[in-house]
Amino acid sequence: MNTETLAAEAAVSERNAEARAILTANDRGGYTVPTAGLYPYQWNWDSAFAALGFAQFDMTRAWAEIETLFSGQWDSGMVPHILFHKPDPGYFPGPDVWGCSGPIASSGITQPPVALSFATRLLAADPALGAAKFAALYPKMRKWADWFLRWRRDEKGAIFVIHPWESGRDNAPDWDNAMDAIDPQGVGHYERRDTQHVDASMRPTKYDYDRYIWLVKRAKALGWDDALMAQDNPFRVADPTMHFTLMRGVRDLLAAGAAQGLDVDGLADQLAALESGAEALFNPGMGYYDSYNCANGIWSNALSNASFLCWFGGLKAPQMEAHLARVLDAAPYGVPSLAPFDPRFDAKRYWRGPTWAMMNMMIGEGASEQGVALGEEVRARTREVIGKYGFVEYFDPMTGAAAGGKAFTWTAAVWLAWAGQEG
Ligand code: 2M8
Repeated sequence: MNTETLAAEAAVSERNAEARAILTANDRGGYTVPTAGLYPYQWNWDSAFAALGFAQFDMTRAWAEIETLFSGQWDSGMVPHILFHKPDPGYFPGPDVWGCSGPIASSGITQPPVALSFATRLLAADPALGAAKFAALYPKMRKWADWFLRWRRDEKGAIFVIHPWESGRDNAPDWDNAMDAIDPQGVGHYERRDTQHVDASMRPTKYDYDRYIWLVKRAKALGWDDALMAQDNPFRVADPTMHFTLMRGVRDLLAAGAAQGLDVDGLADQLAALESGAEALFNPGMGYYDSYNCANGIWSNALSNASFLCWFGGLKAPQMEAHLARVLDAAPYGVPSLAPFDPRFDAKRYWRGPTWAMMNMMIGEGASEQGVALGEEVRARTREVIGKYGFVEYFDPMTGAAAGGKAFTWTAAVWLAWAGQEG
C-alpha cells in the first residue's frame, strides 16, 4: 500500500472516530440533541438519522433513540417535531410557548417521518435484536402514518405542512407565497436565541420568525386540535419533503411488516394513494417536483433538494436526472437546498441555498436505487465536503465553507452510515 492510500485511510478513520465522539457527546441518555447550545432538545428527524449513526457501533442505543422519540407520540398518532425532555432556556420557542399536553412536553407539529424507514433499516441490520423492538414500535409507526394521511393530505392527494418547521426546511422559498399572506398581528415581543449561537446571516429573518411564532400561537389558541386547525388554515403548503419521506416510510413498513408477519392491512392502499398523490407535486411548467400553496395552487417554482427526494420515495423519475446534473454543475459542493441559478438563492442562509448532508444521503441513496448514476456523485461530494470542512450543520454549496452549528449529530451520523463508507 502506498503512502497516499495510507494517509487517506488514516484520515477516514480519524473522521470515523470524530463522528462517533460527536454522537456520544450529544447523547443525553436515550436521546441525542442535534447540537449542544443551538438545539438542546430531541428533534424528530434528527433522531432518526442519529439512530442510523449509532447503528454503526451500538445497535441497542440506536433503537433507544427511536423508542424515546415514540414515547412522545400523541393519542392522535402525531409524533412531535421537538420533545422538550428537560427545560433549557437556550432555545426559543420553548414548551411554554407551544403549550401542548402530550405525554412529554413537546411542540404541536410533526416532521418528515424518516424514522419509519430507518427503523426498518435497524431491523434489517440485526434481525435477532430488532424483531421484538420493531414489532413493539410497529403499531405506533402505523398510527403516525395513518395520522398523516388523515390530517395532512390535500384534495389532490399531496401531503402538506401547516408550518415551515414541520417540513424541516424552515426558511425555504417554498413557503414564501403562503407566508406573505400572513399578517403577524399580535405576535408580541419575543427574544430569539438562535442568533446568539449562530451568525444571523445564516439564519431565518425576523420576517420569518414573526410568522413562525404567529402560526404557533394560532394553533395553540385552537388547542392543537387537528380538526379545528384544518379549518381556514392560512398556511397549508404541499411539500415534497413530507410526501416523499412518508411514501418511503409506508413502502418500507409494508415490506418489513409483511416479512415479520405483522398486520399490513391497508398499507398497500396507503402506498397507492401516495404514489398517485405524488403526481400532484409535479410542476408541469418547470418539469420538476415542487411545492405549491394549497390555498391558491401557486407553485413555488423552486428546484430544491426536496425535489430530488422523488427517488427516495420510490419513483423512477427519469426526467429529474438532467435537473440534478444541472444543479451539480452549478454547485461544486451540492446538492444545494435551492438551485444556484434561482434568484432567491442565498449560499449561506440555511434552507435557501446551503448543502445538507442528510438530504444528500436520501437523494444519493434514492438515486442509486433507481439506477441514476449521479447518486454516487452525490455521495462522493458529501464525503469530500465533510472530509474537508467537518461535521457542521450545513455547507456553502459553492465553496464548501462550514456554516451553522458545529459538532452536528446528523452530519456525523450520515458520515458513519453512508458518506464515509467506501463506494
Ligand atoms: C432546524 O429547525 C429548528 C426548528 O425546528 C430551528 O431552526 O430552530 C431545521 O434545520 C430542522 O430541519 C432541524 O430538524 C432542526 C434541528 O436540527 O433545526
